[in-house]
Amino acid sequence: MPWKVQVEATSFNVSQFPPEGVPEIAVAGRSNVGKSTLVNSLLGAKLAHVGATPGKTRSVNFYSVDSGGSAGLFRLVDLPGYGYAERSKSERKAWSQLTSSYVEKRKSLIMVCHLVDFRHGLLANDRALQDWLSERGKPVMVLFTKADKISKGKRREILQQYVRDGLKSLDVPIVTSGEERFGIAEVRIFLETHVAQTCI
Ligand SMILES: Nc1nc2c(ncn2[C@@H]2O[C@H](COP(=O)(O)OP(=O)(O)O)[C@@H](O)[C@H]2O)c(=O)[nH]1
Ligand SMILES: [Mg+2]
Repeated sequence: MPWKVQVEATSFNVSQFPPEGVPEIAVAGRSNVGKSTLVNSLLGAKLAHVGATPGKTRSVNFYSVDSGGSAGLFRLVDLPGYGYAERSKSERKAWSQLTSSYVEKRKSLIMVCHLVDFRHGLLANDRALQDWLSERGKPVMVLFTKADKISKGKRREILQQYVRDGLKSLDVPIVTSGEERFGIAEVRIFLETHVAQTCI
């Protein structure tokens, strides 16, 4: 079923979050990893801003999705990226305050999709995010991005290596490309299945 999507809120502080009660799947990852691109690919619409300059998204962006199927209504939530060194200290603090209050307090949050650049695998701050989420008992699913930059024949081996190196993920990570549009349908089905199975 095609999704019916719309922008629900662009929030710079907690008071701008939409009301709870709809299951939410957050998308997190380093700045420039391809969060907005993947969100747009999943939504099938260019609603999220794709930046040439990293570290632009400072708001928490809520997109409502009517899946039309058994998943019903849910939200995709694009979180600001982390790990962009040129950002000022005060900005980084604002990032972590808004993001951590969302992740820690939001009852409707059912899963965090952790986006990781397939060329680099999990870097130190990705590991820190994984530990932080697991300490808070938040289910996480790893989605690899920009896999078009790795030749097709090497992808399986690289994925297996990343899994052997250790990562926290509900299922085998899905290897995607927003550019060449592969892995997108698989992610959609995974999200729908997860929403349909989860009560909030
Ligand atoms: N080759 C390739 N480039 C991508 C892909 N996804 C995003 N990009 C590029 O990476 C940059 C950052 O993307 P964006 O979605 O804004 O990342 P965000 O900061 O994580 O939201 C942009 O220049 C995108 O065009 C992908 O799957 N493949
Ligand atoms: Mg973005």
